[in-house]
Amino acid sequence: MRILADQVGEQNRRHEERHRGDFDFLASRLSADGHDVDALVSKIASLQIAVPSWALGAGGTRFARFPGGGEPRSLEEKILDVGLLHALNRSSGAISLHIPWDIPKNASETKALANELGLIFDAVNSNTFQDQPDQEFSYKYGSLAHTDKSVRKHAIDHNIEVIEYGKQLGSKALTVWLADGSCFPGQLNFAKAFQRTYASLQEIYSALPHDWKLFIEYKPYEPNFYSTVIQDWGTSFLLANKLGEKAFTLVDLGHHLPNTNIEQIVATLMMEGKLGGFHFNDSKYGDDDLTVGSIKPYQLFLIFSELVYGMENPAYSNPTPAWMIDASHNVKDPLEDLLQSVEAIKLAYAQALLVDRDELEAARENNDTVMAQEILQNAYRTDVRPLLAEARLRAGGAIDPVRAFRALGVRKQLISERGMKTVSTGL
Ligand code: AFD
Ligand code: MN
Ligand code: MN
Repeated sequence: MRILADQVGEQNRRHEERHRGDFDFLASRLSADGHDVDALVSKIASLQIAVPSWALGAGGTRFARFPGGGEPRSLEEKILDVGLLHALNRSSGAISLHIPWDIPKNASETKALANELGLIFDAVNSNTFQDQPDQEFSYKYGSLAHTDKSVRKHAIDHNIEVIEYGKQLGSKALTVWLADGSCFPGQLNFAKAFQRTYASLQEIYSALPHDWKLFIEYKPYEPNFYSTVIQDWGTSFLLANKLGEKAFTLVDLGHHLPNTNIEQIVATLMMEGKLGGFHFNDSKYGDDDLTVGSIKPYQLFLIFSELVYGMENPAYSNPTPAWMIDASHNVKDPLEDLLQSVEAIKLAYAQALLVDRDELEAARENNDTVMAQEILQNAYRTDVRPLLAEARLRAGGAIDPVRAFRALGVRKQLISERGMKTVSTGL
């Protein structure tokens, strides 16, 4: 299934008049406050957020999985699904693949399909947290950190193979997330596990093409419940620094213990030029992988405020991070959920763009705590939804993507094409 420009245009006609009124009102308020509204709209339009191939079907929990029907059955169908999102929001212009789930059979055809839909291939992800059927060496006790050299070699070779697939598709980064760790005190020598991981990553790093990046993702616990080898941003940063200039830390919002000040982590990493990748989701308790902005939208805004400061600071050399949604969909339609996540990310971004940096710095220098809070909260409390809708409209997308998705009967058509009981590969 594809969504055509005419269909989007027809949907937009229903909302256009109301949108025009809302946008004109906001635009005049923002202009009066000194903002360049056209510049804001184009910045918002150009933010592209990759969709991971494993988020297109029902994720499920350890207890059950309730598929909603019409899930993609192949890599091509996953690409087509991201194409549907991109046709509606013009902001999902990239897909992130996970190997071995998404091995392309014919890379040039896969690339051509993505190209036709306006999509590029974001970072490729390796998988050393599961054993594949007939795998000779088991990852039960780890992969890059394993005590046995043969297991480590197997995991290193897999990562190098993932780079090869990525090269065929035009990806420019490898993301490594390790499940390695221990479940019980005493099980693992922490220092040796770190050193083995570092040595394994050095081999992977040396196989990276010159214009590629390596993203090192951290996570405090799960599936191991006592220790994780790359448990926090400090460990990831240490590895990235030791490895070299192509290695970066990847922040996944769900990979922090409750109440961690993630915005401060972001600020430190960007100051050091080491924030390479970003996985968006929201959580209440742990790595819940919920819809972005569904639980803690103010925290998301504060994080974006640091991201914008880091991206726009001329003294910084941090590359633009690779943005990706890393969520799991258990009760909602995955595509609708992804549309909601993209909206939440862009709202926080747009609000962060409204922060008057000079005024904020002046308030900070004067220790004017009240004014510093006012400046941030005024931006956060601005209803910027018309800016997002305008950005989509100008880019050929839908004023209201979720309503357009429903009005066009997308899920119904996907079910009729693919069936009710399809199972998408992935987590
Ligand atoms: C797991 C991890 C992590 C990672 C993903 C893909 O928690 O978020 O990005 O797998 O490897 O969900
Ligand atoms: Mn992640
Ligand atoms: Mn996760």
